[in-house]
Amino acid sequence: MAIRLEKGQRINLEKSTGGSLTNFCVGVNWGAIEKQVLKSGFLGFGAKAVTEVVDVDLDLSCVMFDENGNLCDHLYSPLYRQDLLAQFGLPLGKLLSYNDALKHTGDDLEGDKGGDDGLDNEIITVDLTKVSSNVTSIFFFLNNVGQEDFAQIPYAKIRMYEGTPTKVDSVYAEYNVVAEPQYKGKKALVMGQLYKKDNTWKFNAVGDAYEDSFLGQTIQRIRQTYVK
Ligand SMILES: [Ca+2]
Ligand SMILES: [Ca+2]
Repeated sequence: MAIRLEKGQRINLEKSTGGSLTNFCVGVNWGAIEKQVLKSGFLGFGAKAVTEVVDVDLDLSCVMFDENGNLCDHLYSPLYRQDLLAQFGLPLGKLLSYNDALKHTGDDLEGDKGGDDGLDNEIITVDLTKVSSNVTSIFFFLNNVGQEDFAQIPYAKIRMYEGTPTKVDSVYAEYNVVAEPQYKGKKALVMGQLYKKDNTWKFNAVGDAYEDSFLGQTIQRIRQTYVK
């Protein structure tokens, strides 16, 4: 049974079947916005309802820090502009971490069309055994690149699960972003933090949403607010 994450909840990465979670996926599943609009015909006659689809580009990213709060590694879309990233002192985006410990499946620019396909649109696979030993915290966060806020998106769910990007074996924890009324007007979400304490990894479900319109702002916020 998956843990339904509550904001601020801290959890051990222990499985109900015994052992601890070291290899898992963090994925986000979301839908494009579909709305019915009236389109008038020739000379304004024969108006009929048509479905208009608005692409939703959410970005799942992560940043890794050492115990002194230095940014050690990152995974975010290579499509972010270099000049904008440079304003925040950030390097170009990439989809693979050092030691291949974390991998991103790539930037989905649209969201599901024609309903929920049940699959995550962007996934980061994690192998905690390969993470560089100096990394003590890994933050996962979500940015909405488009104009819409979270409340306008039909669904956006984040989950941690065992399996692969194409096969979900066992859902460990899940988080429903758009069902939360406090996410109205917000475009960025600091989802959670994996942190190492006494050589054991734990997870803290942060769940704080912000109005950031650019990933650089969210990373700066993470450094200033959450990294200790
Ligand atoms: Ca995306
Ligand atoms: Ca999907």
